[in-house]
Amino acid sequence: MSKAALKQAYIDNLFYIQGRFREVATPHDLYMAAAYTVRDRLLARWVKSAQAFKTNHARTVCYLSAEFLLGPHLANNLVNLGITKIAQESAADLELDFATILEEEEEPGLGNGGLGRLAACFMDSLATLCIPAIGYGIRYEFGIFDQRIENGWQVEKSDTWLRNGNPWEIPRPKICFPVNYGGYTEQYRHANGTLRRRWIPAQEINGVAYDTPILGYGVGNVNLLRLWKAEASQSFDFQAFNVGDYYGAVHAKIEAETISKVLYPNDEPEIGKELRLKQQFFFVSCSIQDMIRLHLHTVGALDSFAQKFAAQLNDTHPALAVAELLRLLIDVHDMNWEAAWNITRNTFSYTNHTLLPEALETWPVQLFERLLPRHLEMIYAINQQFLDEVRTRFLHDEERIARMSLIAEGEQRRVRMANLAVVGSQAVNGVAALHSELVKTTLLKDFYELWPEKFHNVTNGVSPRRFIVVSNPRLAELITEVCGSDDWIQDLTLLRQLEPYATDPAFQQRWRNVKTAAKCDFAQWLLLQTGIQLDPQALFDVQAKRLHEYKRQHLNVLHIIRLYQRIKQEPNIEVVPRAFIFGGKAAPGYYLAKLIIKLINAVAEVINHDPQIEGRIRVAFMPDFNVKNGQRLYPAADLSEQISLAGKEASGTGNMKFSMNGALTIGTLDGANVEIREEVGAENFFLFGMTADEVQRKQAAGYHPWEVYQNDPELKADIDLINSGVFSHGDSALFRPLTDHLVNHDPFMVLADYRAYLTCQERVSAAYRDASNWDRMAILNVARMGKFSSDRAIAEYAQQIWQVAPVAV
Ligand code: HT8
Repeated sequence: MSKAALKQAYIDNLFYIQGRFREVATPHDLYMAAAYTVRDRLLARWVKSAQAFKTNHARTVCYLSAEFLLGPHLANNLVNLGITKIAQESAADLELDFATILEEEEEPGLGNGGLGRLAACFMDSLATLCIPAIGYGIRYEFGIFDQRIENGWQVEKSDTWLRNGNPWEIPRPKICFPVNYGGYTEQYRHANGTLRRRWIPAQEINGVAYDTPILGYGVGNVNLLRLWKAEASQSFDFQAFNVGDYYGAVHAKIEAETISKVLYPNDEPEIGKELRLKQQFFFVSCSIQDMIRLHLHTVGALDSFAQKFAAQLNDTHPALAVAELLRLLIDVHDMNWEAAWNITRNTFSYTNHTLLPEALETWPVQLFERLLPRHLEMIYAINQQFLDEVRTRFLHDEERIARMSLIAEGEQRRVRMANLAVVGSQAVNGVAALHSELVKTTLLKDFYELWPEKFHNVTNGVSPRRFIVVSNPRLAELITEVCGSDDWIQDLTLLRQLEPYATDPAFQQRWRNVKTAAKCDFAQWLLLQTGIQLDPQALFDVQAKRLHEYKRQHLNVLHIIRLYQRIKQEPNIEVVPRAFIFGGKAAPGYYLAKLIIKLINAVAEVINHDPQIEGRIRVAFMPDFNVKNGQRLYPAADLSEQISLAGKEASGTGNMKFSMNGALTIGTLDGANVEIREEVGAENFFLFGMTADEVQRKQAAGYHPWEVYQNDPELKADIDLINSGVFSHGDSALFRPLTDHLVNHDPFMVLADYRAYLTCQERVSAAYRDASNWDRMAILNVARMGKFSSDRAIAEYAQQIWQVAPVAV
């Protein structure tokens, strides 16, 4: 870990791995050598961790997730190893540009948004808290698409993150499991004389493990992220080959590999897509087989499986694990139903991440039966036993029974994955206090009435390593200096020590310098990306998250158009200069979301080039918002837009990242905003809009957006301006699908919250005029964000849900 050792190792890696001398090395070679130098330092810790966990018989958390949105590894691992400074100095000695080397890393975009990023923050915190854990998921060859903006429209480019190799993973060709699909089930006589059922599948593919070490911060613990790649199974290859169908054998290979080829780019389910169900079963089956193998290998008898493992279902994407564990215990390991079902229910816990009805997974029974006939039988059996239990509790309540059934009846019968997850789990949780309440009172009300003790809340958190130390080193340094140590990185509640400085003019000045420097950095990057120039003195007003109607990016746009019209009507009006910055991807098939991106860019085009505006307001859409680009953005924000319709955003985690970096929030009482406001103080948070209750009541009473439009002349003028074609070169039809939808349907009540939002934005502007007071509020925001560390969230899971204890290596 010394500088001399690091430099020597670096030169060696450059030579022995990349085959390059310093003089001819490309930036990519220089990055690879750095990555291997760091990875080498993880491996010893990794091996020791595995040994320690094994000898301790440690209870292990298995985090099952279809997505892990990790972000670049290099800078994070340097921070967690505590060698960032030494690495910087080593680079300087070798006359290398440290920043350029870090820039070279392409992030593994194996997730869509908040849900995948949460899994990554949780892996960081599990390791940091010394909790033995394995993250299980899919090694997609193509992660989330890269976003380009062409003529204002989103264009998707395939993500080729593996193109230059991935130095952080270790392939484990020997850790490989067969996964089956299709075929039929039959009855047979078991060797012990009993009649049993078995699955005769039609297809077999293999899942091969690729392991990535996840190092904790300031500890020796390294956990494992094990992602599965699909490959053709040898035996099937040979079968085809033996009958002379070489071509067919190769075709089967391609078909098998399709399963882990690409991440579905929707932040909600792809309805009824066979490949998606195959993906889910693929990674679940490999993971459960791996857990069984580990257990047989370290402990022995499977009776104690649930004592060894706590498996977390990250939403319903891995909910098939319930049926798969049950099947393996019964069909393969000869366990009786009672015992197997007990183990299963004690192994799993389920996290719900959304209440949106369109985001709840259900699979057509027909498709299920064709792909997983034995699992469907298992689900029917679980259902029968479960519904009997419901019947004894709630006599003659057939409606309740129909609602709770794992099967939705109707024209097309469907398997309800959320119901399967709840029935198969010992604990269920939502991801913010409000969300968890709504889970109990709406989505899973019937289940809550049956099993109240199963229901929990664990409010989300984010990693302060990734989102402060790595993203915002200037802020980290300032905090460390004022706190007198860097202990806050492991105990974020220590940020409270900043509070006394909130009103200190000298500290405020340093605070402002840090913020301005970040804004300059961002502005410089954005200029290169988009050609749009931002004034670092302007208020940076940022909304960065997936494009979705419920998140209401279009509400933000209406405010921008209002300001624009105000200035046009009264050119000498005093306005607080603002830079409106948007970022986020739209699902490729989500037409309205893509139209909103086009609208943002169209409005930007007009406003940024209008001489009368004189740069007082600027609008920019930053392309390709991902973890790496997010790290540039969070430190630069003054204002964080968290303006979803109350009751729709389960938690949000961007809200936490912005606030931790000293942005103030304008937001609704939705998701974790509620708790952020409680923590930072109502007076340091810009609140507007209806509450979730008010939303429910208004919708029940009948909501008529057309009337709101007719009765608010400014709102009408804003929407009419879009329809006039001024933002679309005279084309008055372009944005009609969006404006008509708003005026006639407005499912997310944009118009209902419009006036409250504008009024609140005026309070924001007034507050920004008083720089010292703004800084005070921003400092208090950071000081009071301790709760939103993912370390706190993981500590709560460990205690409430998993009953696991740390094993320090
Ligand atoms: C919530 C967000 C929350 C975050 O989880 C979210 N849930 C999903 N994506 C999120 O960011 C989500 C839910 C269901 C899905 C899906 C994604 C179904 C299929 C595919 C993707 O919106 O508020 O912060 C972490 O808890």
